[in-house]
Amino acid sequence: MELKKIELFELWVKLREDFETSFGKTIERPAILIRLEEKNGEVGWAESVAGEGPWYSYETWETAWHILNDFIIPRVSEEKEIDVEKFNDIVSNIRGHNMAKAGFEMALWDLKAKVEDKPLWKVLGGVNKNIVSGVSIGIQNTTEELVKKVSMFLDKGYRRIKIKIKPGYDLEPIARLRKEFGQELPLQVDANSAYKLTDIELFKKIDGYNLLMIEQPLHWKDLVDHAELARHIKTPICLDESIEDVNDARKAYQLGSAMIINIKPGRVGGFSEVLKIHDFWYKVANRPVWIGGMLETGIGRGHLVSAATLPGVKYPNDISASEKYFEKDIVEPPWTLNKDGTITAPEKPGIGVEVMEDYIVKNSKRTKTYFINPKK
Ligand code: OSB
Ligand code: MG
Repeated sequence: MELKKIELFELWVKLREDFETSFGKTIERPAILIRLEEKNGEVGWAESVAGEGPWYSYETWETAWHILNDFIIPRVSEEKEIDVEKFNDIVSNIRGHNMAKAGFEMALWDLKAKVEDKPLWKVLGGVNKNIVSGVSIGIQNTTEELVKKVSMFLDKGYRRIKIKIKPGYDLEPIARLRKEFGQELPLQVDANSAYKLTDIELFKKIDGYNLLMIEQPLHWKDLVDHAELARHIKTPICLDESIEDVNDARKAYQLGSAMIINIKPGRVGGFSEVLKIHDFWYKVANRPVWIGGMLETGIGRGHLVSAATLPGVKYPNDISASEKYFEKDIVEPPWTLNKDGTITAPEKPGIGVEVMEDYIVKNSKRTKTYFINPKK
């Protein structure tokens, strides 16, 4: 593909409700949006999911902007032709900063799909057009509020409930939800690294509640400790923060650190690595994956929906409808939930939804335009 123009937008989006995890509360989140335009006028969009602070990852919206502006875009701008493979090659010596890389890489995938006039999910090799949707519920002030929220989401049709836990907010909400909704409720918890191996007695108690999985209980670097914990409980461990590339997945497999991986395209640097992790974990290790979220706008959500159509996705995803997150999304139509708790991957090219460009241009806090200037 021959790019003509690259644009970056820093847009802050207000969540309908604050989202509390063991890291803290998010009320408004930055979205670094990337718009690529190629020589015939086709346009690709994506979103970098770096957050408002270095909690989930060391990246923030400012570091993502910095890496894109000072390293990634200058290199891409020197190229007359670019594709996903070449892109991954020219950014390969930038250490880490996966969320910055993923933003650009996924915009290239959307553009590629648009140039080929195909839906992105088909270009990726997706097979399941209706992806199963779950919700991730932040830490609530009272268990009463939690019970109400769970009821409300189940009424809407969501097929799985995930609650965030932290020390002091774990056994009680889990026990309460089991009491209220019974053993059939598909329930899982996400600790976002808030515990240590010395909390093993607590996990043995949690083990009695028939959860689908426990997500990222321990420190993100502790593959060995996760393997030790896995030997003491029967509930499957799912890794999120610990898996940044396919090598981490291979190590987690060899050590026995996890049964399940929550794949987030932003965390792993884009779709090329998503496919590698998916193929290793599902086809080689014969284990399930699902697609996680980072409270994306409708743009990033389109990329998540595409990824969730892959064959190894065997659990409900953290991909909910636009209205769960925002009063008003920045794509048309917004993402909606079908009655059976699925979201349908669109047949239109690319991510398959219209981006509200005027809104983004008017409301961004910072924008920058770059023109391609090939060296040769
Ligand atoms: O750990 O899965 C996580 C949101 C921000 C950062 C980390 C996580 C989450 C979620 C939200 O759980 C998932 C969603 O986008 O609905
Ligand atoms: Mg998580």
